[in-house]
Amino acid sequence: MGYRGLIETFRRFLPVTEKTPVVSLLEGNTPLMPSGYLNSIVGTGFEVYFKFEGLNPTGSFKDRGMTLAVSKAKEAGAKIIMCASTGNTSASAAAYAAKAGLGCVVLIPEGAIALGKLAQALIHGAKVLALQGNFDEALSIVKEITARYPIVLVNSLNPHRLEGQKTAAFEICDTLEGAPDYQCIPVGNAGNITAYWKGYQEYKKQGLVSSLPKLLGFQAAGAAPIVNGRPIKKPKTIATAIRIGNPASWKQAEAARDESGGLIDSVTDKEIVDAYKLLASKEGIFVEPASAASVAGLLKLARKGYFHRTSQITNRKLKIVCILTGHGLKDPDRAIKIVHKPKIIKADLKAVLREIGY
Ligand code: AN7
Repeated sequence: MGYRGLIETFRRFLPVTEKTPVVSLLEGNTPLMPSGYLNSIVGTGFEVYFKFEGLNPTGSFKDRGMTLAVSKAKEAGAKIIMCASTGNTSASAAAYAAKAGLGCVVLIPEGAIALGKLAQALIHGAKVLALQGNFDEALSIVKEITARYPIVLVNSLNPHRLEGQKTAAFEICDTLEGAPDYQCIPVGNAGNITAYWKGYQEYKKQGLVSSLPKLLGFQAAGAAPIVNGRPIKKPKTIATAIRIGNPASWKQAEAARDESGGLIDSVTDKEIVDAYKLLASKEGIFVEPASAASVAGLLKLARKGYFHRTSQITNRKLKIVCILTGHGLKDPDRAIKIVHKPKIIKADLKAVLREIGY
């Protein structure tokens, strides 16, 4: 069968033809991991799963959208792609541009993106400009430039991004042999929640699943425009990936929330860090802080009895999928900040034994 990226796997659901030059790093097909510890907290009537999108080639879910956006840009004869980014989009765009032989320009908020993501964008050869401003300002400049010059926008306003990202919903349904009952997901620019909803709906229309999940989106409390009902001028959170005050897909995210019967709520930085530590120490999964927002949200709702309240009584376990959007190695500084530093001791057998209690 050979190696296949998601365009090959889901070709019939995507806007590609034989003429489309497929630019792929073999993204997608990420594992859906059953939870151990978290499951015991949520309760016996539920099965909790993690869709670990941090295992995509550049370490985040952005690769799903980028394979299609870059393939279509190449098909259209583009020479340069451009995006604004809190980090992961720029890393992914830079990698796929490198593979495609295209130029790549990224605007990032100065001092506000995680170290790993910056390293990626730079090593893949993108032109990286650090803006003295936030993500929302960067995006508005990118929109203006790409509207006027022959440069292709690869933020999630590019519809091919969301087409590619919807394939994660297909994979979840294929693995579970049906749609989950609930899906927890972090919300930043709100493209991903929009893409998942599109994916689930398409699978239902095709008769491949018989039900749809409730979508439960989570913003960081200091960057929660959808929850608060107004744009946030100066969004603040340690989860830099979702430090976004005026999401591009705001309306579509609200539609996904309402049509699915779900909700969009906020989680505090403390709740995010607690979930981040819990995933690493109890599940063995290292994610970046923004990704832990989905688990922080799950824990918040579980505490409030949300799942028992909203679930129909059934004779089967209800399935909850948490989307883990990016790898923990993206943001090593955050991990180092919240752990105990290693103790420095002599290179001596006895000294080591003493430290480990013998
Ligand atoms: C790890 O890279 O917006 O709601 O510019 O990197 O679809 O924006 C990243 C977003 C969640 C939010 N988790 O997804 C960017 C960028 C991680 C992310 C989100 C992002 P959207």
